[in-house]
Amino acid sequence: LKPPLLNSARVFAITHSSWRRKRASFQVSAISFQKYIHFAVNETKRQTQLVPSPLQEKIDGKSELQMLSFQAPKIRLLRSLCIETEAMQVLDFNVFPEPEFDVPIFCANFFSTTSINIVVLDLNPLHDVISQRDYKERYYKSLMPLGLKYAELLPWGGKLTSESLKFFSPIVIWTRFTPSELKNDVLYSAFTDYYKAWLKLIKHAVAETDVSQIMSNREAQHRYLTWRAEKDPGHGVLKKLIGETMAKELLRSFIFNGIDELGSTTFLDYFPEYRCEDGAINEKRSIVGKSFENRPWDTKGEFIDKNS
Ligand code: BLA
Repeated sequence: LKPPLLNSARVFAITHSSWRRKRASFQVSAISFQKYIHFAVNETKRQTQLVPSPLQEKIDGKSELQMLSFQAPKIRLLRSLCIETEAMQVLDFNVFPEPEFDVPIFCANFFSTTSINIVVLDLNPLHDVISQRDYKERYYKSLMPLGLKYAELLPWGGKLTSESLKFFSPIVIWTRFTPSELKNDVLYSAFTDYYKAWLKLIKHAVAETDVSQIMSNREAQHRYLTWRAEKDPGHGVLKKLIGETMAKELLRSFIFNGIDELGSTTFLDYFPEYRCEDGAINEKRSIVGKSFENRPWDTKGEFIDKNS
């Protein structure tokens, strides 16, 4: 096994010294997401043969961005993007199973400044958990106690892009808080618990052999990637940091890698409601608008839309 740093050596070499200098002048309270990544990578290595993915070689290092990517049996891609500047800290960490597995996608997206921490932590379902009860029961029933524990400690963050909800599970942690040592500790604890839960799912997952089922998993993952590569709320920040061209390249080839390999269906085919009269994609993030002021899942993981 190669240590993860070898994998990111090039990017890291460019970034490390300037990053260290900057960190020294940070406020003590600034959260660092490095330990989150270290935990996830080490915990995965305890379970499986994690090998570096060549992906990030394609991208030039930019001072504040740190990227890591691996693959393993059952795992198509484990990748993280960590951004640490004086003004903000970002963790974008996802793990995508191979299409033979319908195991949820691990998703941790944290955006943090001195005044606000915006958090999405979830085992994003591959298939619809509202209409496909068997899928929900299989993966989330036993995880509800974990979800409830953290839903209390990290309460619902209020209205969000309505379309996003289909990509979330009944145990999603969607929250916003003013950073404090206590809250940051709770977040780290939630992250490690959710990651351990995900590792268990993938460990016990048995490869699907039915071709149509594998195709359906592949398409669901492609649809997810297509949605996020087009409408993820982090795009604006990325564009400001590295420019539109680099940001687009980073999104397609690294962050949402697989979008060009797993399928050829377009964004507008999946989400036709975003089609403008001239055939372009509507630039609005949401067509429906924001909704779900409160957590729309009850304690049993039943979808309850109190908003309508
Ligand atoms: C805000 N990030 C948000 C919001 C959500 C997410 C739900 C609230 C705004 C909204 O309702 O859209 C996250 N949305 C997700 C995730 C999925 C989804 C994970 O649909 C998955 C399916 N966030 C990042 C990264 C950056 C970032 C990498 O993950 C920056 C580089 C920034 N997220 C960010 C910022 C906001 C935000 C700045 C607040 C701005 C806003 O509300 O539009």
